[in-house]
Amino acid sequence: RRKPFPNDFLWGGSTSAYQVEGAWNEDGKGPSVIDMAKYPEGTTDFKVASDHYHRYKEDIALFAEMGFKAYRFSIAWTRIYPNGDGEVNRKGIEFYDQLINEIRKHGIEPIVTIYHFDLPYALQEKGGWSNRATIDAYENYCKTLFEHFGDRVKYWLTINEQNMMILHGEAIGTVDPNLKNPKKELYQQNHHMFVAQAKAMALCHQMLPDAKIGPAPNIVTIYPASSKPEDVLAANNYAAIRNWLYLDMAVYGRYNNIAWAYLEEKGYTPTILEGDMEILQNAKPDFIAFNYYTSQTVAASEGNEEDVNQTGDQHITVGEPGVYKGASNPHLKKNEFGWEIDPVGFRTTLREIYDRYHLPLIVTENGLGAIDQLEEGDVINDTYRIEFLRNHIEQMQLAISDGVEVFGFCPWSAIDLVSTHQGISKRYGFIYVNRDEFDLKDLRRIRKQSFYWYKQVISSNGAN
Ligand code: BGP
Repeated sequence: RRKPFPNDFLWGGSTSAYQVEGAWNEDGKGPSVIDMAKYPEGTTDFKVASDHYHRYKEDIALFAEMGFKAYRFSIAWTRIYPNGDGEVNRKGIEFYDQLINEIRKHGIEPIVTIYHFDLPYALQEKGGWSNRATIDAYENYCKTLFEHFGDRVKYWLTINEQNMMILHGEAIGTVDPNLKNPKKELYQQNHHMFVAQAKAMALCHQMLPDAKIGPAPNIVTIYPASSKPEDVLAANNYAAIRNWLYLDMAVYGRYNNIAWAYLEEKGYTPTILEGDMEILQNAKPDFIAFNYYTSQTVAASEGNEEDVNQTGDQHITVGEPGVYKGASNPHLKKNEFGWEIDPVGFRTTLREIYDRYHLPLIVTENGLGAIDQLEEGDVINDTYRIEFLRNHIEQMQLAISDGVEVFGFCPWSAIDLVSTHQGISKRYGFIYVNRDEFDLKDLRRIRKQSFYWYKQVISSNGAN
């Protein structure tokens, strides 16, 4: 028996500032770690992206046409505070004022990610998340956002995919990979982000009693590569290190014991100052937001160094000698970028999270990156994307029928944008942005086949 989606279900879409806005140095915006990072050869930078900064009105109108009930986007810290802290940039506040007003004008609920990978470069130069001063800068930035936008924004997300930033620190550019022990440093940064997140949650509740705030990690179900007990143990380890470390801290304010034992064994334990645990325990989220693209399969590792270079979820290598190593799942098909497609794993993930925490869930990312073909007459026949989303929505409905409380679905991405590692040729949107990797063309917006399909999903509250 299938339960229907709740009447007020938040169907929507997602983006992040650096991937969609462009205008990277306009109106007083400071540089972020993303602006200063090296891009993989053959892919564009984020300077113009989808030019949403200048075209947001047109974009929001298209989201409204699709029937969006919610739109999840991030605020660029460096537009509000070009140096991370210090002077507020009025133009930055003005931009998000207008953006939020535009969203609300169309009756869409704004869901704001406070920080999505784009740490101000000025803070990075002073040590970034390794420096406890970044916690204060983040808290101050949150205070400014709550003050200015709290009257119109009810849903807040603290930090996007903190777990991916820690597991793949080199990729995001917040840690120097040449450090003697980058992992130890990353787990110190992790601890500081936990404290920053807890402060944001407490401050939000204090300043905005009607608002809701939660974490937004990337959570996926972890399969053992076989029923061999050592493989099952490895999957259990990896789930603790990859998933539960983050959510146990956000919800209960404590380090997951399996993850902590791993940190101790590897010599990665962070320094915890007096008062930190109290801050962590005193803050609670109102919901859990999470991103899901693919599942992950792991096997036991005998301790070989090459065990780190194994198949990874989201195509990033996964493995730690002696603890676990990534494995591919023979039961799953891969997308054209090598990511395994696993809608049933989505249902399992929703069940696992809800069973552990009993908090309402919202999916803040899910989608298919693909190379779309623009055909004659402005047609993009992205049936593969429709199939991907249809299968995931179906499994989400089954999870709701299992008793899981899900209140929204914001797939990645509302509109085409620049992928974190793979340029703009890897597209996720319902709306095509007419540009190539290095040729900006006219940047015009074109509705894809999936646009019309999703519109009908929303208007029928989930029939597809
Ligand atoms: C998530 C990030 C997004 C987005 C997405 C797709 O991890 O939160 O910012 O980039 O993954 O990944 P990619 O762009 O690498 O295909």
